Amino acid sequence: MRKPTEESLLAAAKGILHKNWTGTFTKPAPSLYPHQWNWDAGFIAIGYAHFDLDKAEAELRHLFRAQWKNGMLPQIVFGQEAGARYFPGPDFWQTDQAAAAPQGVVTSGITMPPVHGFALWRMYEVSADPGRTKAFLREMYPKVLAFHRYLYRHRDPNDEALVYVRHPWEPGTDNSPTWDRPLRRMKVQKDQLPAYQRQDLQNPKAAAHRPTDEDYDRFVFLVDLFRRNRYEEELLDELCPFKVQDPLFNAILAWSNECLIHIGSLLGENVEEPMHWHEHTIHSLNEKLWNEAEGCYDAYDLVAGERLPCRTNSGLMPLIGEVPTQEQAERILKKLESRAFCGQSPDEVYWCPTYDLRAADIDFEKYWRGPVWINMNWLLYQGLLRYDFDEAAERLRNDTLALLERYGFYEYFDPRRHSKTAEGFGTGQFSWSAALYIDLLSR
Ligand code: 2M8
Repeated sequence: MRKPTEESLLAAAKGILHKNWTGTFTKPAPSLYPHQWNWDAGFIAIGYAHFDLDKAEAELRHLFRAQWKNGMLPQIVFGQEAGARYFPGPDFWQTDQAAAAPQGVVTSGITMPPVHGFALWRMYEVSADPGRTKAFLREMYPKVLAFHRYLYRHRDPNDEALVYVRHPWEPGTDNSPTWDRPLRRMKVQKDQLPAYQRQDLQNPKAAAHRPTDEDYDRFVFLVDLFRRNRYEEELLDELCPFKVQDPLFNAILAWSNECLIHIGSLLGENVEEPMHWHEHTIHSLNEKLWNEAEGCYDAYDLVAGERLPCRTNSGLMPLIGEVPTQEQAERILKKLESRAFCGQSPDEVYWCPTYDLRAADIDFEKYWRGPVWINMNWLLYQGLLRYDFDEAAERLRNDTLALLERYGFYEYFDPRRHSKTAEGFGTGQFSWSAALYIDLLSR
């Protein structure tokens, strides 16, 4: 039996997805994010799979209809909502210049974490009609494979089976402190930037916590570089000043590879290709990104040729793909249970702050620089379960549900449990917070 609060929150969560549904896809939130976002769609489909298979399938179909001819799956698929204001919009991206862009659908020109393999597998696990979902897996399997193929072909210049991101919007953790160093290194001259106007500062609850104008100048500089080079992969690989191997992105890739193996096997396909990827990515994550002194995974800056010590919870995420050995996983658990993510006393914070609590520049309100994000908690929870860290998994699940019960379905949350000023931040009625609540409740 569910508690009454759970019953009403479940109804509210479904209501949010319903409200953000546009008829063809689900917006991440009513106004701040008025189009379809790539990894949001994966998390949202997992939520729908519990009660509305039509929408779960429609969500992913809509996203994959925008897949580029080279397999790239775009970060944003632009919708048609009247009055939708978002920067950068289609006029700025100008992806119609790209030979690989799809026809009849307008998208941005970068990608996002490959969550679709595990989203599909989770859909299958919870589906009330596995026969129907199996048919859907058959439809999607080649498309997800094509996306992974794009990543290995165009984002892995050293054949390490570790793919790089070329814009801080690609890993999804846009404003993470891990990007500060490579971003600051980029020389950007304001007078050479195209004119632009941010739209994200109009939401009063989000404005103060969003990335700075200096960061946006760099975000825009990169997009401008991509569009001037017509999104030609070889040129971007050569010219892009931001190329980072992110442990979160690669952990998601590893887990989705594994799920592609499950899906392919279920469908009777030859799964040699995803098996090969799977083995190599796990190997390289451990060889190149594991930080033995810290007990977590780092990022790597391919342009500067240096490790970027990762003090965010992205460094714990390879748990999701069963990348670490048992011994390494225990070090990760220790890190999670240390002051880095717990603070001074066991009940000081809700798990899991996105950034090391001891970092001098932690900010409990700033977007991706400290607050709790529900998708990161959901991922970490799966990772802890994989190693039978049941107690920690249970705490993480309880904290996640408690935050949503206390504040509602916000985009991110101040982790401090006893602070009087703590609240939910960013936009309210945030789709993946609602969708993943539905999934977490079902466990
Ligand atoms: C945020 O990112 C967009 C750019 O992609 C933005 O700040 O405008 C991030 O939190 C990202 O992870 C998320 O997918 C997106 C939509 O929810 O918003």
